[in-house]
Amino acid sequence: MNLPMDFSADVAAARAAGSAIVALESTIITHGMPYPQNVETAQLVEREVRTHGATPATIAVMNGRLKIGLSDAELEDLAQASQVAKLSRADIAACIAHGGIGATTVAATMIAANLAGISVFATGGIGGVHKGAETSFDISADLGELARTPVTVVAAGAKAILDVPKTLEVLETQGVPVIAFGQDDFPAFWSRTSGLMAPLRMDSAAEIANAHLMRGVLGLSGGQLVANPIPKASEISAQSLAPLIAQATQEAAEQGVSGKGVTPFLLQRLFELTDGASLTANIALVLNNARLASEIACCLAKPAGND
Ligand code: PSU
Ligand code: MN
Repeated sequence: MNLPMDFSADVAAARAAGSAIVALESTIITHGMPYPQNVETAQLVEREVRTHGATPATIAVMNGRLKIGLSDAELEDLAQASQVAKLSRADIAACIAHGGIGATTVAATMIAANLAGISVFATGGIGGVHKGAETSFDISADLGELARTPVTVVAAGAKAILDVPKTLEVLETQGVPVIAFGQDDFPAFWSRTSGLMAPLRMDSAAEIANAHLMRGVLGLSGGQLVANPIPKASEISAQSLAPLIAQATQEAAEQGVSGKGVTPFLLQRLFELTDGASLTANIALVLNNARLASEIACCLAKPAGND
């Protein structure tokens, strides 16, 4: 059986030239943001990557093909399609096998990026350990993927809809390097700080790229999580969000939302409860992550001489 993978023309050219490529996920488009802001953001993010010297590769499953890089028309189709599956490690193969359409989460995007030889991936927030996980057992497959697939993921930390201390504990147990960029604190998505120290701190893209390469030299499986704080001007205070997160979490429990449905439900409710402010901040931080990821990818694409 062949690998049913298609590269966009841009990504194919970048691969041939050995130039920098940044993977981008698609669940953020289909399950993380409302239409039309989702397509607009996806296009802005791609532009940001190009401006910073790399080629964007937005990843999704369409017509049973693993797409590495989408055309504008494909992006629009995906953003407007109803019934797009949310794909993680557990269901990406089944979706491809039955010719389906699906958006890739952080976990599935890492799998696809690794198959495509792409080492750096930018997103908004990763999945993690949900509040109440001690009874629900809801721990995102993103954490296990970070432990096994060698891709450096740039995110804005973990959302306060998650249990951030437990998320950091699981990452440590799984041997995932968690690197705060330019500060000591682990950022909490909408806020620059979570009140918790990140295990590692790095201040330059080159340092992150070298750490990625060294993991390969040591034969360590798994990737790195780079936690890049949201720009100051776009921050939303943790205090103002806390009651809204509590409300959304309670509603999810009352309505029996579970499994894959939890994260999209909470994101949608927060968008409504903040009158869209959560989305504006989300867009700003994704762009910020796209910039840093592009810089890291450019460091990794440099010809030998890193030793
Ligand atoms: N967190 C966000 N925005 C998102 C997601 C998480 O702030 O769009 C998406 C990502 O695709 C992530 C997925 O990989 O949700 C995690 O879902 P789950 O918690 O079901 O593993
Ligand atoms: Mn989950």
